[in-house]
Amino acid sequence: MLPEEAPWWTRAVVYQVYPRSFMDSDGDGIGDLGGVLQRLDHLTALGVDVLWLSPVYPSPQADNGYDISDYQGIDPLFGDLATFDRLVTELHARGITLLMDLVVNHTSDQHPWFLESRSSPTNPKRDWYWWRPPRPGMAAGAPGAEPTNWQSFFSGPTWELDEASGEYYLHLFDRRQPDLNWENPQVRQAVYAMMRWWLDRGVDGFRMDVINMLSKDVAPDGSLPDGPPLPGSAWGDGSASYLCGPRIHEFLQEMHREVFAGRDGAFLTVGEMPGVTVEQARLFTDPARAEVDMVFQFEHVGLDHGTSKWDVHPLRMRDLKASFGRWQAGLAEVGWNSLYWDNHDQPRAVSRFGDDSPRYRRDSATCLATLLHLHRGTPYVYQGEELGMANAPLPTLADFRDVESLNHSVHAVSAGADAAEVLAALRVASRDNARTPVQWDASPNAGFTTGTPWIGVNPDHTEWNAAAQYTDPASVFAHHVRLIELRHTSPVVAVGDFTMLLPDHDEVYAFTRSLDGESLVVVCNLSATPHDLAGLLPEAPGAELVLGNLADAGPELRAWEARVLRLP
Ligand code: ISL
Repeated sequence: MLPEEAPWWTRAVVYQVYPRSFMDSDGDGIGDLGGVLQRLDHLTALGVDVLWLSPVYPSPQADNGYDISDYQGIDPLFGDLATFDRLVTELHARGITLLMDLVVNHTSDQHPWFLESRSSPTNPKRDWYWWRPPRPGMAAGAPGAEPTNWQSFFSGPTWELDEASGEYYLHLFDRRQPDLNWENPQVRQAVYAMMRWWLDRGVDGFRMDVINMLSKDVAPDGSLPDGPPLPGSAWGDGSASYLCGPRIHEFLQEMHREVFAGRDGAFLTVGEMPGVTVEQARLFTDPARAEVDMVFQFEHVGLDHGTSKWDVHPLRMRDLKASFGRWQAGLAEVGWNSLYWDNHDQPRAVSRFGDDSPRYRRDSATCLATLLHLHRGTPYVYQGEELGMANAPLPTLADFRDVESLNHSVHAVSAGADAAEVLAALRVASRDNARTPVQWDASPNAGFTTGTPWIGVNPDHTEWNAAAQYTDPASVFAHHVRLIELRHTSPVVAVGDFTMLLPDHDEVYAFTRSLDGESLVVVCNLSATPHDLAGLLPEAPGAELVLGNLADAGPELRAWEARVLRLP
């Protein structure tokens, strides 16, 4: 890709706001749009180009807004449309574009579409969702009578019985998140109309939640097949029937035609796609196919999972290099990927892949950031990551809020698991680790709220907070500012070729980026053991240090040291 032909988002960095935990402006303990407006200077100082706002639509909040009951409004928890419009204006005035979260694989069970659909088997909206009778020969509600054996992402079956009609509805996530039936053209047109409405309001694009799950592999007779049994579970893996299903490319091309084609503007579409392969990602993001601009995939954040996400193993460096390397190579000619360690669904990267002990927390956070931002792809900063925020203590089950965590706990304990072991796993892997309030300053509640925060503030905010970092040139925040600036000013960082070095090294992660005769070498020590550089990489006399995370670079790569070098 020639730098002059590269789309703007190859040079961009995205910042994710999870509004409930970002900043509370009205003292109810829950972050809101007024809070985002109060903290816009933070985004400007960081230098990010795009703000991805997690859902703010009206919602019963069963999954913190990923269960939407009205696609064209703002939940009073977060504000109103007037405040939203002000946010769009203020962001644009600062040169920041706004991505809305598009959650259209499912709605809330309180969405009027679902209430109608549920009201009777003959309702015109019945077919907007996936309704099925019990398994042939079985009575509704009998154990195992669910139409398929699929396990939900949030524990238990993917089918919920509606007593009134004796039929089940499909929910890949929580039972309060019924799946929309994208086979029905009316559903698709309703979604496209809603997307156009937001674009007309001034938003610049969408991050599309689990968008590769829209198309289900349904037989002509309407049946859906069982999946292979999952180890240690009463349920099976249905993913072959809903990940990148048979009509997914057709649906996304139709969406592009109906929503974006012919519209003036610099839009961005990000497809969140659990389980997508590199080959599929190339199809989704080939500009000639007009589907989405980039994928947001999960391979690297699954590498430390054992039999499930709750069974966490140490990350093996070779696996990380193999995964990142394959994605870099697979999308080198065509396609585009997102780069991230953290989001609202993942434990904090500095605790998970770095070392959050006092000695190495700052160094490992800046090392991980350097590694990520120097890859080819669009980097994402999840709120607080730029401050080195770490996993929260979350000492007891009562400290957790997340539906996935709580469902898992109930299911695991009732299946005989030891409650203390379940809690230990939650403390390591729960999504709530990413959801504690942003730490703005050292005051009580970290400057997040004047009320009682909806989830505990990490007590380490007295030391780890934005106010303390703004004026410290060595801070995690200051390092992010430099990384973002480097992408903005260096075409080689944005679109240069990628070559992995030392693929089998267990602690040092190194690669080159090259473009038009310019070459950068990036070398990161992802361990506390120093490594002699001389033995590792070919001599590069005259190499210039473009950016590093530790002062006084010498012949030895110190614990968690990262360097970006320009070759002469
Ligand atoms: O969080 C996960 C594992 O812990 C993922 O399986 C996650 O559920 C998946 O990546 C989809 O995430 C998205 O859709 C969910 C919502 O709960 C997540 O917050 C959202 O990012 C359902 O809408």
